[in-house]
Amino acid sequence: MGTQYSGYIAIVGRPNVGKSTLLNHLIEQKLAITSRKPQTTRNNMLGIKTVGDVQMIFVDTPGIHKGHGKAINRYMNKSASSAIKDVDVVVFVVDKNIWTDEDEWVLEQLQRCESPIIVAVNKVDQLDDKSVLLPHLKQLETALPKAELVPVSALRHQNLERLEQLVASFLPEAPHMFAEDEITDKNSRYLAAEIIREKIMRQLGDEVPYQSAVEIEQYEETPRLITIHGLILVERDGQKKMIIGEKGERIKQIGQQARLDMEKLFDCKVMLKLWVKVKSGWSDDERALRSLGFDS
Ligand code: GDP
Ligand code: K
Ligand code: MG
Repeated sequence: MGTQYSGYIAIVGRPNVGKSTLLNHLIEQKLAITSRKPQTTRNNMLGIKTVGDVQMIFVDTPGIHKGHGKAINRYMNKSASSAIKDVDVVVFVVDKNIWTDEDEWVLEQLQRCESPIIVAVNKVDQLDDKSVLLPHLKQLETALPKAELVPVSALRHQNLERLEQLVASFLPEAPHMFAEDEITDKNSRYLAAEIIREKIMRQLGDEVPYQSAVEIEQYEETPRLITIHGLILVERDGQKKMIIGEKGERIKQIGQQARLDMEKLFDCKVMLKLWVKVKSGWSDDERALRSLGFDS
């Protein structure tokens, strides 16, 4: 056996720059859920890719955002900041031409970081004229003189090979920690709950998604079929009505879309049943968060 290389790569950045989309396209599996809404990602998640002698262990993080008082926000910031320490490489994801206070805040955190930093300048597919990138790249270069800059489109899979090569070039010699075919540290129950939450994030307006959580009450696997019962927890009765929708239409759609994604990811037929329950105060209750899989 030849020399093995392996290490952890944190994917950081403000909400909505495309961190989870990037992880999925690097791993070539839809592991992490994504949406137009901030706070889609709530926990750190590993996406593992092994190519020959090189094992890359990517850590997708909740966006670092200026915390409000709630336990869930404090928790998400902690996950993101702790990911910057103790990794071999940091991939800092920024938008192609939008720079906000939140980016600035992440940048400040990174200036104390000792690991190599790669700045992935994402969503370049949205630019007709690529020259508008140049001033932004210049500013980034000034702010992080030692960093490597790579323009990419996570969604359209542009320049990801270059990004991956750079990442691999920074990894230390180390034995692989995961089997070659392992792609994540999360189990299927967790992934199933996340897929349901993604459909809620994508289908519902602004308030409901942030105040809902999903619990898998039953998960039964036979060679031909996986049976999953999911419980959607919301804060208030009105939110329950919105998720269920007129004549149950919305929850039916959530279920259908979630089932299709699960069948693709698990490569197996899935029978999915969903319920909605009001459990007020869950998002500001540390113990409830832990019981819902917020692993801190
Ligand atoms: P995160 O909060 O940083 O994890 O961001 P997500 O991965 O959830 O993505 C936020 C939104 O940006 C989603 O609607 C994605 O489809 C979109 N997005 C991510 N990467 C790209 C990209 O390269 N190009 C375009 N056009 N949209 C993208
Ligand atoms: K998002
Ligand atoms: Mg995310």
